[in-house]
Amino acid sequence: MTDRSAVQDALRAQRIETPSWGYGNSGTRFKVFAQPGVPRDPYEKLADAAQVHAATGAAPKVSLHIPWDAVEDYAALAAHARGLGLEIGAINANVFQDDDYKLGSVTNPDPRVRRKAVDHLLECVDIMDATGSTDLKLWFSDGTNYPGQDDTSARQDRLADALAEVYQRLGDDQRILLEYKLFEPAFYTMDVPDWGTAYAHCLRLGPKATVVVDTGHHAPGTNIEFIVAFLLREGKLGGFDFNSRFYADDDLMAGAADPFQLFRIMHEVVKNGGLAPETGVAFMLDQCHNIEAKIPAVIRSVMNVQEATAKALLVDTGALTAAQDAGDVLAANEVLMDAYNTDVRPLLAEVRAGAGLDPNPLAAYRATGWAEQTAAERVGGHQAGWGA
Ligand code: AOS
Ligand code: ZN
Ligand code: ZN
Repeated sequence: MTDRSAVQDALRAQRIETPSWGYGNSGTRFKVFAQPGVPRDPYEKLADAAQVHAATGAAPKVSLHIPWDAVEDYAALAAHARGLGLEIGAINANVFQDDDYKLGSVTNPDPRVRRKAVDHLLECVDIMDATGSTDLKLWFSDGTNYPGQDDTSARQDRLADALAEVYQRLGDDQRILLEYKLFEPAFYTMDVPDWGTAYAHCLRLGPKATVVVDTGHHAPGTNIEFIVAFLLREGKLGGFDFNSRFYADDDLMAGAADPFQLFRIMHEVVKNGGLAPETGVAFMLDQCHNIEAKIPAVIRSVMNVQEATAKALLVDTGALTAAQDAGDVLAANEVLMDAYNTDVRPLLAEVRAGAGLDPNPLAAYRATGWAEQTAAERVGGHQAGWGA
């Protein structure tokens, strides 16, 4: 049996970090559909994020992307965030949107380009110092398109050198979150294609380097929850970039395409202690809302993560272990499915009401009139940073 008040406490404590770029206009390589009222600067992105936090009570952190969110005074931006009841979350480096990076950033064969890329990463740590952020999130578009294009091992050496220099620069409370991705934009080799590569680099770097699992970055059929269980066991799971995929790196709303997969992931998180704040697992969203209204889409995604978490917390671990120990395959599977098939919406409504929130976050947001207000006030909204 599960302890209902412990489940409620765990749900109340869970924090989900939202991405600044999720509030901006975005699209595909074919078209960016501009929406009315989207933010024109990082301050307005924070204002939108504050709406998500007000409606859910669960999203006080916002990831920034540099230079998409470049400002003159980062300390002032962080103070502004605090004034809205928010904190600055991960600082996402960007070493993929510059002509110099055509053949790679930190793995580029040209030492001048590598220097430029590492300098940007170091600048991101300066921004962490100024904002109080603890997480440097590194995703590298680096790779090759053709066999023979470059020396795969030499590129790993260059990557290791760059990571080591940045690692040395980290403060005591700061860490690297290293993200992997199977393909795109490079199509033959990516320099950090999978969790094993990221894990090996993090292991060599030390305790302040951990792996980020972006749920959209695997080959079809990959058992992501196995990766999660393994990394947690090794103390190397830094966090998630949650989103949904049907085909490639679709960046759709978390829990929309495959809520069962999200449940299976959260089951491993819960079972392996990943909900405890001291484990340091960051539950981030990495999404773009191309055709749907952005703030409600982020709220929906937060709710989807909460629902998957609630179901994972409802797994009867005693019954599960007993069935597993007895080798009772069907009974063990039934325990998991019972939890998954529970309607947890009343439980979450209760948790929200207990925290003084509207039990229905989407209705709460709509009632604010924020969408209408910003559509009238904000003219000339900002692109999230990329069109693909
Ligand atoms: C890229 O595919 C990765 O998912 C990154 O985490 C992120 O989406 C990118 O930095 C843009 O936000
Ligand atoms: Zn990501
Ligand atoms: Zn991605």
